[in-house]
Amino acid sequence: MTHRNLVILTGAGVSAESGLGTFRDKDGIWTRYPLEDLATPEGFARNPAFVHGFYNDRRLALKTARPNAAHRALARLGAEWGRRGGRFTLVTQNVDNLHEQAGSDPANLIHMHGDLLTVRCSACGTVAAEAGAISQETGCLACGASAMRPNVVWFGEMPFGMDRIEAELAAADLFVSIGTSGNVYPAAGFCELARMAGARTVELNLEPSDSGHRFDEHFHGPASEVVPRWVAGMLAVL
Ligand code: BJW
Ligand code: ZN
Repeated sequence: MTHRNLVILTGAGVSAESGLGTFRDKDGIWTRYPLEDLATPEGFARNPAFVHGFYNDRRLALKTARPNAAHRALARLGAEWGRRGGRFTLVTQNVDNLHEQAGSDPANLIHMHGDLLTVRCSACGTVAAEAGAISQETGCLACGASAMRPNVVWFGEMPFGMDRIEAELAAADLFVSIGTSGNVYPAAGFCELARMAGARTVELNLEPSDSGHRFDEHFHGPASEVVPRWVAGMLAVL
């Protein structure tokens, strides 16, 4: 194997062709709704019903969303990489479950911005599975408080799994970013962390992204085409 320790970061672009919207593209979620209202603890405190409605709609949309060729190719790469004795870590900023649906091993998958299919009690911290709609009235099964919130990471909050992600980046010899604009930290800084560890850095994105200049190598086009092609190239030399 040319590379042993692979860290992949995915963003909304990898799920765009599965019908889940991106955030900052022309028709992106933040061009239709102000992110200060929907993706901050302050926005949730101001208008919890609005925020619950937004996440309930996205939870509903996820029920019919299916992985595309990019998710499937990454699951194949992860399985093959592990079989050859390499370390494979898939870090996703996405709150959908399309990597899981495609067969990626949950043990190697980190949802750094949380996920839509669990909810969290703001009073006691209990995390519970939830497939339907929640509201300010939804009670916590552990403590009884009506204080449930989406189990996602909003601006100003600490992303999940940072210790593990930073350890994997420090050991990485290949870092690949897929379908993310590179506008949101700390994920936007992962390329630099991996580079400092000596990793080769690769970007796969629909078009040159805002952070494209940070990478050694680029492949542009829809994820459903570019990712399977790149994965096939990797598997050919494994
Ligand atoms: C395709 C495609 C196709 C389209 N094929 N590609 C000032 C300076 C620096 C930092 C800060 C600052 N002020 C505040 C901060 C920190 C802040 C931040 O980064 N703000 C920026 C706006 C500047 N960050 C935070 O607050 C984070 N926490 C934090 O920093 O804690 C402190 C800390 C300290 C030390 C260490 C660690 C932490 C929390 C950020 C939380 C982000 N939350 C959201 C919502 C999650 C829940 C939800 O989904 O609703 O996460 S916002 C949103 O953005 C979501 C995404 O995961 C995230 C990234 O978006 P992504 O995936 O990149 O989507 P897009 O739309 O931007 O890009 C899509 C890309 O796909 C584009 O490039 C397209 O071209 C491409 N594409 N179709 C391939 N078919
Ligand atoms: Zn509780």
